[in-house]
Amino acid sequence: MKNIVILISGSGSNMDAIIRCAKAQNWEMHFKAKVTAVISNRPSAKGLGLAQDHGVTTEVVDHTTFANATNPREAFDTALIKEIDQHAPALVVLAGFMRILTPMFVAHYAERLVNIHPSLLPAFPGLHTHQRAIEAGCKFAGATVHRVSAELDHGPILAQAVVPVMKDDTPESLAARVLTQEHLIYPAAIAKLLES
Ligand code: NHR
Ligand code: GAR
Repeated sequence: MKNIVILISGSGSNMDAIIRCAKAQNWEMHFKAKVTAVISNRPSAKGLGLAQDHGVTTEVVDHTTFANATNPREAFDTALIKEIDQHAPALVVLAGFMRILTPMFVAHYAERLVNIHPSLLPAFPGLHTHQRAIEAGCKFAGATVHRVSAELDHGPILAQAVVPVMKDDTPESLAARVLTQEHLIYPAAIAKLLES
């Protein structure tokens, strides 16, 4: 079985879309693949309840509990790796996961780590992408599924979706339009990876 572990920080709508697609397309039969765990760095993440509703195991590795370590990011990533590796994953999927990962973590999952970012990379890596796209006067925005490399939001691109930016868009209205596309391209990009 190809185990899939999904990392979230918040609402988990991309995670929900992936689990729904996995069930609808019967990834277990077609790809011998299964979402075996959803892990959040925030105990309050809404997506944890959604995952449980799907019958998927959930775990929390709270990054705030490592604040006093000599190297908080390495300590958090080491704890996260320990949890993830219990599931011997073929794929680790970042879905609205909001902590930057250390090169150590990225190297540990080389070739097995993917992310969705709410911009048309290489434009607007990092945070506040929708606000930045509106401020720059972009006529189009979108989302990118990419392999994760040590440099933030710079790994090889696997899929993209484009949406128009409307005259009266706010970061919220643009984010909502982009998110509907994320829910289509992320499950499709993962299915394609599992196929090969
Ligand atoms: N890690 C690496 N090494 N490479 C990538 O491409 C990564 C990554 C970790 C997360 C997702 C990402 C995005 O798609 C992602 C890609 C969080 C931040 C951030 O600045 C930036 C990019 C992404 C996720 N996080 C703050 C931090 O200090 C915390 C912000 C918060 O908690 O709200 O880690 O955009
Ligand atoms: C999505 O738009 C995702 O692309 C973005 O956060 C949202 C999470 O929604 N990710 C980032 O901004 C990563 N820095 P979700 O939790 O409902 O999937």
